[in-house]
This record gives sequence, C-alpha cells and structure tokens, in this order.
Amino acid sequence: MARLLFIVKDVYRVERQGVQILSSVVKKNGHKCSAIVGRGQTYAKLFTLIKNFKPDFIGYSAMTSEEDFCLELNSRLKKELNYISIFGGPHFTFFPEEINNPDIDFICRGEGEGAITEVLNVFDRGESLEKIKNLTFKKNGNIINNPLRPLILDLDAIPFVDREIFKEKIVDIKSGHLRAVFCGRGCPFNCSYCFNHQYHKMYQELGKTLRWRTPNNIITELKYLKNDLNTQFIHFCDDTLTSAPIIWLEELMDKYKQYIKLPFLCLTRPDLITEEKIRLLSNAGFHSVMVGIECADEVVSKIILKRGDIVNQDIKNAIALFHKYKIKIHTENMIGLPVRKPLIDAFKTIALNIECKPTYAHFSILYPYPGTEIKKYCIEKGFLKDGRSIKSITSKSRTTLDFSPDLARKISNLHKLAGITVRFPVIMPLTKLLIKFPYNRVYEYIFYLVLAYNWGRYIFNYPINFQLIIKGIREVKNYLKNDWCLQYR
Ligand code: B12
Ligand code: SF4
Repeated sequence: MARLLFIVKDVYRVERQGVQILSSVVKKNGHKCSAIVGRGQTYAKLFTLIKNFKPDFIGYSAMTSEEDFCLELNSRLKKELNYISIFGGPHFTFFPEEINNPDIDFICRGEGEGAITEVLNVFDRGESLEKIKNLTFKKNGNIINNPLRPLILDLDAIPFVDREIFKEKIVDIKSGHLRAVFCGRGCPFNCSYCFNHQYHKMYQELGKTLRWRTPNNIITELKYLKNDLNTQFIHFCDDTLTSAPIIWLEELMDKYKQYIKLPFLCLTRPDLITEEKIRLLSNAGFHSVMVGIECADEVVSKIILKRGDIVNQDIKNAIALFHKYKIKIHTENMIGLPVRKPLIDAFKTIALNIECKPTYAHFSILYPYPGTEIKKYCIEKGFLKDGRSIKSITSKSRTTLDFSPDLARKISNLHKLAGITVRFPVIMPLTKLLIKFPYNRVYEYIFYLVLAYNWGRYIFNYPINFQLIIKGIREVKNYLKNDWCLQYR
C-alpha cells in the first residue's frame, strides 16, 4: 500500500474535483491518500502535517497561477524529506517544460486516473515507473514524454468524487450548502483562450473528448449529496452542459425533477440555448446560469477569440430567454484583449451587457495561458514582446500584455469597475474618469465585494444574513492579501 499526499495551493469556495476523483480512485485500489491545502498555513505547520503523513508520493495539482506555490514548497520539502514528487493538473499538462525544475520527479499530463493508479501499484511492486503512460520525466539529461493513454470513455466507471478529503477546508461543504458535480467531460468548441482546443489536439487519436455520464449514474451521486450530505444547491461544473444531446438532457432533467429538485447552476454558451432546453432545465430546478458574452465586437469574437459563429443577436436572444424563465444570469466577459484599441472593445462589451441586463456581469482580464492559441497570437502580434511564458500571474488583477503603461492601467482599473457600471449604467461617466487614476486597492475591494455579493445572493442562492456579509468581507480581505506564497520566504 503506497502513501500519496496531495497538496493544492487553495480550495477557494468550490471543490477540487481533479484531486478528489484521484483520491477515490487510489483509495479504491487500496492505497492511502490524504490532501493538504497550503493557503493560510505557515511552512512549519505544513511541514509537520506532511512529515506526519510519511508520504511515498507528494502529488501537486495546479492551474496556471498556482504553480509557483507548488514548486517553491516542493523545493523546500525536497531538502528535508524523502519522497517522489509528481505534478499534475492543467498547468503541468500544458506546460510540461516545468520538468526542467530539478526537484520535480514526474509530471502527469492529461487525465490522471489511470496514471496515478499505475504509479502507486508499480511502486508497491518495487518496479520502475518509467514505462507509465502520461508521465514526463528526466533521464540522463534527457526529457522523456511517455505517450498518453486513451481518454476514459466510460465515465460511469470512475468512482464518485471523494467528498471527505477537503471537508474541513471548504466553506460551502462545511455549511452543507453547495456541491459541485460534473455530468461529463469536455467541450466541443475551440475558443483560442481556453484549454479545450489544446486538449482536442493532444487527444486527437485517443478518444472523444466530449463525454457524458449516464443520467442514472449522475442521479445516484446526487441522491447521496442530497440525502446524506444535506446539500442545498448543485453547481453543475461542466463547461457547456447544454451541449449534451437533447435526449440525454431530457432523461437527466426528468430524473432530477423526480428525485433531486434542488436549485442548480450550470454553464453554457448563447448559441447552445433554445427555449426547449431552458424549459426542460427550468422545470427541474434551474436557478442560475453562467453564460459567456466575452466580447461584443463580433469580428474580434470570431477571428481572435475563435468563439465560432456567435453574434450579438444570439446573445440577446439567449439572455432574453433566461429572463423569461426567471433564471439569474451571470455573464462572463473579457477585457484587455490583444487588439489595437482594447478600451473601445471593452466599452462595447459593457454596453452590450447594459442592454442585456444580466443579474451580474463578471469581467476577467485576458491572460494568455500556456499552450493556448491566443498566446501564440499575442506573441506574433507583439502583445507579448519577449514571448515570455505567463506564469504565476496573480489572477484577476492586472493585464500582463505589453500595452503602454497608461493603457494597461486603464484596462486594469476598468476591469474592476465594469461589473458595477453594468449594474448602474448611470455611473458610466464616472467610470470613464476613475479609470484614469492610479491603480489602487479600493477598486479591487469594489470588484470583489460586488462579485461576492452577487454570487452569494443571486447565483449560489445563499440565504443572506449579517453574519454571511461579515464573513464575505473577511474572505475578500484574505483573498486580496494573496500572500500565502510569500510566507515561505
Ligand atoms: C472548477 C474550475 C475552477 C474552480 C476550482 C478549481 C479547480 N481546479 O478545481 C475555481 C472557480 C476556483 C477556478 C478558478 C480559476 N480557474 Co478554473 N476551472 C475549473 C474547471 C471548470 C473545472 C476543473 C475541474 O474540476 N475539472 C475536472 C477534473 C476532473 O479535471 P482536472 O482538475 O484537470 O484533473 C484531472 C487532471 O488534470 C489530472 N490531475 C489533476 N491534478 C493532478 C495531480 C496529480 C498529482 C496527477 C497525477 C494528476 C492530476 O487528473 C484529474 C482527473 O483526470 C476547469 C475547466 C475544466 N473543464 O477542467 C477550469 C480551469 C482549470 N480553470 C482555469 C483557470 C485559468 C482558472 C483561473 C486561473 C481563472 C482566473 N483567471 O481567475 C482561476 C484560478 C484561481 C484563482 N487564483 O482565482 C483553466 C486552467 C488553465 C491552466 N493553464 O491552468 C481551466 C482549464 C479552464 C480554461 N478555460 O482553460 N477554476
Ligand atoms: S465554450 Fe467555453 S469551455 Fe468551451 S472552448 Fe469555449 S471557452 Fe472553453
């Protein structure tokens, strides 16, 4: 029986299903597994926890922006403890060049279930790990990228996620309010700023990337969440739930209505919305939606963002339907795009949102993540002049593209004020003035408080009370400190 300890930088407010699934899988195979969250802990405390677990393996899981925390911690631990380090998750999948770090033993690219099980089984037998598919490692000064194993086509064969492993860490799990559930994996689209087009290429000959669990399998898990864990709200995390075949959706929603009937949130795109689908979802408990508007300039949307054939009229139609069925609407939008006049595009997107009147308009700054087409585009067009890799950007704060300092400041400021401007369009002239001021923490507070309030009150359906508001303010304060990496220095 091998001992595997996962470490993640943070669990935020939602679950970390990647790690939780791997935990279920390895436990089912008879191994010992636990997980530690780095955020808010000192190195001394982490070290004691890790040492006491006596791991054979430490598995780090990271998205881009979390990797430096993992790398830094691992390098320190390697000086004091004897274990094998294995890194996985989207950052290491799309940036396996990290293997050059001397303290990384293995990187797991892509889906981890098969690889991690084999790693632990092979280790138990005392054999070499070097033949295991999906692994990247160094040997005699060379980097070896083993081939990928095929994608898991039968998602029902994966055990349900381990809901215990982060139980004490995630606010929503403790309160019993919210649980995340995946109905499937993959997305059929190829937006240039997202990981999916890269994933499609990686797995081109290794199986269909878009896959769905059977409705029965999902409902069995949901019954457990509702009846045994007292869950009150379901967050369907699939990239685009409404891209599923209508017959499948019908079966899932019929059963959901019959057995679960909890309010739920799902994610979608405007061009995947029909009245038939909304009615179906709405009868079952559809409470809120996250839907991508992203950019109101149709040419930029099609050519640079590769959003497909979505036009502004599709967006207006989809949002009008959500309004008709009284669904709370969170729109996703991007600013700081690699175009000649990014502020003009940003204001167009704000105007489209004002017209659509979503419950909450969320704005992100574009970050060209490793392996994405938009990153190549930014380099080619001179928006990332030194072609550097975008690593450890503290997400959601400032643009990392090579705009002039004046423009960069205005973009970063507008990002913080755009959501509230959509909500109260009358402040538009003030917003235009405020973005000229130096970058400051007040705007960040405004951004996160508006986000936390809207998510809590409308999107995740929390019963709002005074205590929750105080807790929210504290969380925003802690989040903004963003210093849990620095504690190690
Ligand atoms: C839910 C979610 C979140 C949640 C939870 C995060 C999480 N990682 O669980 C929250 C809301 C916190 C979040 C935040 C962000 N997210 Co997010 N998120 C997702 C989403 C929709 C699902 C993640 C998930 O659970 N997937 C399902 C599981 C099963 O897959 P998985 O995590 O990849 O794990 C598998 C493998 O990677 C591997 N694996 C994972 N870890 C490990 C570890 C080891 C040791 C091994 C062997 C294998 C292994 O095995 C797992 C099972 O097969 C994905 C998109 C997607 N469909 O995956 C984006 C995604 C992960 N997010 C992404 C990004 C960019 C972000 C943000 C940085 C965005 C931003 N700018 O704010 C922030 C970062 C946090 C912050 N600083 O605020 C990108 C990451 C790209 C990248 N290069 O890293 C993704 C891929 C979306 C995208 N459009 O490209 N996110
Ligand atoms: S629709 Fe969403 S999840 Fe799918 S490729 Fe585009 S951005 Fe990614």
